[in-house]
Amino acid sequence: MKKNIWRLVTLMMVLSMVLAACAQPAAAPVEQPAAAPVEEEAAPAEEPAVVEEGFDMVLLPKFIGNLVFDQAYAGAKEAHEELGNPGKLEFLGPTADQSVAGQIEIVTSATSRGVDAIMISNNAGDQIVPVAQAARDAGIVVTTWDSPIPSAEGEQVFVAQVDFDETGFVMADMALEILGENGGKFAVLSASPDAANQNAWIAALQEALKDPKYAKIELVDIVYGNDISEDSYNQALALVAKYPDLGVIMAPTTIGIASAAKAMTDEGLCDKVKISGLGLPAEMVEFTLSGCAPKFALWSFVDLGYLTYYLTYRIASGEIKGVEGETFDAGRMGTYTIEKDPTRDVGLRVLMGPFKVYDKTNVEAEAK
Ligand code: RAM
Repeated sequence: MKKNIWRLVTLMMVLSMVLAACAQPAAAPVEQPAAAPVEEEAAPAEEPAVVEEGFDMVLLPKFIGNLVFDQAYAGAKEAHEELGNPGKLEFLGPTADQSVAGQIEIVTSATSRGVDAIMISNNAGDQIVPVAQAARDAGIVVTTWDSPIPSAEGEQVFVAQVDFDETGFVMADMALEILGENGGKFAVLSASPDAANQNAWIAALQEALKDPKYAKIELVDIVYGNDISEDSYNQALALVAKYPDLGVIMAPTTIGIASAAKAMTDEGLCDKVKISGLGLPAEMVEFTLSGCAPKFALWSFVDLGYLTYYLTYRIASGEIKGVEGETFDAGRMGTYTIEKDPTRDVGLRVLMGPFKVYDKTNVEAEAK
């Protein structure tokens, strides 16, 4: 609780005054009048409340019901237990169909409840800024993970799962490998139009495609399935209907890629159209083994939740301020540094990584 910080600050001030009163600096003249004795009486009877009550932290995913966010929560819980935080860790998210309004509401209510920290996977673009800023103004630590606040306003630090610019090249390489030397057409099936992470990755892909190496592959369309399985499934089928010579659907979303692979499988289209993008091995294994989705990439969401919790806790507890250049310890993951986010015009990030690329040689082992 934030009030605890003030209790701790008061306690420390009193303590330092008491210590200052007791300590006799070597150079201090003996005739120096004794420090006023009142400080001792001012010492509160309370124990250091921070240690007792800890910090209440909210992990806010884009929405509930997506396995990757459950994995992030598992990682955050692991860190919560390891750090012995007596405060609460809440996992609160909206439903996918009202994610923007739902995220705004959860940040607003967490702020009025006076939690100590909110960790957001932002699905609301810059629409989240006013409430994130209000939380900051109320003294709450606001970090982002998975998907940042594009303008970085109201966000202290973003925990980037991988380098967002590299994501563009990873996707371009997968498209090129699947389409082959002669190239061909591919389309992007994204999440929602407000998803800051997917938007940044698509921009990075478009930038990467300028490299002559990718001259023979052509991005023909970008469509949105809103990270809702049914919408994504239908969007994948619509793409195939619209572009009869489409070779690959590239979905930078675990919901989109699995839905598109299912759609192609159900319709017997896998020989014509391959699926790639960012997927979860457990959700992709059957499609990778069948050859429908020969290659895809991702990172560990468990680690992402774990690292996000560590960073946020270190800021909430005052061990670090959350500014550029600071280094902090993140338990089993080691040491990380807060840096300027080179993939945005503004903002700070902590870079996790690495990317893992999956195909039929390693997908089964990772799916377990
Ligand atoms: C979906 C979500 C998430 C993204 C992954 C790749 O699960 O959109 O934000 O990181 O896909």
